[in-house]
Amino acid sequence: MISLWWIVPLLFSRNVAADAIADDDLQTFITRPEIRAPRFDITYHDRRLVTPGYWFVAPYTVLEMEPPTKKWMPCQVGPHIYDGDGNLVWSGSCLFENRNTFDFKALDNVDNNTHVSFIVQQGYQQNGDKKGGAIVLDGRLEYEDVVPVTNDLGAFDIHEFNVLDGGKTALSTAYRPEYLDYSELGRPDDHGWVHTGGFVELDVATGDVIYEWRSLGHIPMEESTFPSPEPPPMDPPGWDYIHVNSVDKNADGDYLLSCRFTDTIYLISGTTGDIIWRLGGKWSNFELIDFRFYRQHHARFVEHNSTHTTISFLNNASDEQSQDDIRSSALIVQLDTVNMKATVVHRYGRPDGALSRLRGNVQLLKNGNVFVGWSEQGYHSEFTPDGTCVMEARFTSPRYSTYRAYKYDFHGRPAEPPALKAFVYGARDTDVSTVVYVSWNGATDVASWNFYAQADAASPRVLIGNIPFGGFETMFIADGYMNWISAEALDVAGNPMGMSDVHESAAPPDWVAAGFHASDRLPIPEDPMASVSSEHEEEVEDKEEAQKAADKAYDFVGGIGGLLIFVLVACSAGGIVACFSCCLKRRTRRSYAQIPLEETAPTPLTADTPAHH
Ligand SMILES: *[C@@H]1O[C@H](CO)[C@@H](O)[C@H](O)[C@H]1NC(C)=O
Ligand SMILES: *[C@@H]1O[C@H](CO)[C@@H](O)[C@H](O)[C@H]1NC(C)=O
Ligand SMILES: CC(=O)N[C@H]1CO[C@H](CO)[C@@H](O)[C@@H]1O
Repeated sequence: MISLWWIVPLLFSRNVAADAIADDDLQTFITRPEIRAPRFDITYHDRRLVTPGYWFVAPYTVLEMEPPTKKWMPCQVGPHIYDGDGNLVWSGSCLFENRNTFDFKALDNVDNNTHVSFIVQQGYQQNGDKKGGAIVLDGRLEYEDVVPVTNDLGAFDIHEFNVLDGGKTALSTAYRPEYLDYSELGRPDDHGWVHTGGFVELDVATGDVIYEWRSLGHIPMEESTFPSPEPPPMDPPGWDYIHVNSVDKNADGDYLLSCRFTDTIYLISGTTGDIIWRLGGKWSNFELIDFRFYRQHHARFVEHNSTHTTISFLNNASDEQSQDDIRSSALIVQLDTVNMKATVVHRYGRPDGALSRLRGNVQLLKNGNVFVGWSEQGYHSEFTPDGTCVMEARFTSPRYSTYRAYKYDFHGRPAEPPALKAFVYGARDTDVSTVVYVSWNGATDVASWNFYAQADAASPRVLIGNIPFGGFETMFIADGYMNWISAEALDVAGNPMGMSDVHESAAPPDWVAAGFHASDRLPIPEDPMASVSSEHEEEVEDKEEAQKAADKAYDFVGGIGGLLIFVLVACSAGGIVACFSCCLKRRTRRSYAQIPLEETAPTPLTADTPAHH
């Protein structure tokens, strides 16, 4: 079988060259050419104080459904995880047809297992799934829950998918167009459409609506601070009079609702549906002692007791058309619910001094630091509790934004195997080498990679090298024409985590035409075991050391028995092989060693061990 993917890098680099202006703000990879992840520019102000963790962002370009002719390349928008240095860890965009996703985060309130969740925006017209929905994935990055729209609403609203503690139910904002008379505005003769807002509590497993709250009858039109159109809209959805953009729930069962176009945060009784209090806006029940806010987002309970409630939110202080202040900020506000006074506990100003005119979020990290998503161009920053900005980052590309940005601890062990590509290069028969690339989309905790070659598809694999994890994609260069390549991810203790499939190395179809020296012997795949034999002499010493360790491990196993323990020990023997291979870097040619494949005694690490079948 002749493989053709050796041409991929060529095609790929041509694309990059032709479209350089559009593409140099994207990370690209040989093993995953379909992934084109936005790059970050990062500024550390005090790196020691930055919380370890991963960034959860969902870049998108435009909110409207894009016609198929739109210029972007596939797999640039959608859920992405980056490490704290802006290196891609997972791109999920290709899984969802490059559709926009929102509110992408990890769920640390369900159990001790990894879960991530996000909203997939409603689909293209030709797509069967027009309403969109929410998704929960597990640590293997496989579907755990698909939360569809099960009521009469036309789409899953994109603002909020707030999975509540325990993971059984989630909150989502919900909009309903209603045809109403405008008498609340003193215009009894006017009738038209109003986009009313509210929220639903959903069963995560089924999408069933457990509770719905609607603004109609609770938030009158005159409370709006967003100009009402005259004459009223004659078509749905109509006047967006409150614009709900977040909802949270406390242990008492009451809900915290943020409405951007009343400039108000509401506490809503979970029992009666009545508004218990309003913070901000025209009819605030609280006296705002030392702050104002305007066009806020992402209101969250921080803590509460019978006399005080602390909340966090993003004060945008502006919208698309107007502003109230020169700078947006994240606010932690304490509400004295006895004396009805509200005071700022912490204020974190946008580090670049600018305004987030829409979107954004505030996340209190467990160590007390605060992570703020300013939304446009993926701008986010982290602060220590005293307000010191320790890090700020944004997409290099102005083409992308993210509705929210979060930081979480995350452990990914993808179900799919690592992706691998190998290419053979060389101009003389003395300098042929095999270049291998490996990646594992979504994997964390990989410390190093073992690389293997085989004489043919059915031969045992032979270790040809081990190198440290090199980011989303790790490159490895082996001397000679190695074929039937595979790679194995190892954790920091040397335990195997995952194994790629075996891939044939791509070689030029015509070596001489590709520049290979015409009088030299044309390269053909080598038997990696044979390469081992030829180097046997100089390696014996190192191998004796490793062999001693392996024998020791085998004795230990013999004493205990038990398959599981054997596997563990075999793994650590693998680690020894890895170290062994690392130690040999001084050689021009790497050493080779066969890895035990079956439940047998560790294979002696000598080169002349016959391959077993
Ligand atoms: C999570 O882990 C912690 C510490 O290991 C443990 O105390 C707790 O019970 C675990 N929680 C669940 C829900 O399993
Ligand atoms: C409630 O919380 C406030 C603020 O943290 C605190 O000052 C107060 O003592 C608490 N009251 C009770 C009854 O715990
Ligand atoms: C932006 C913020 O958090 N607070 C500001 C709100 O607006 C008032 C008035 O402009 C300022 O005094 C606050 O600092």
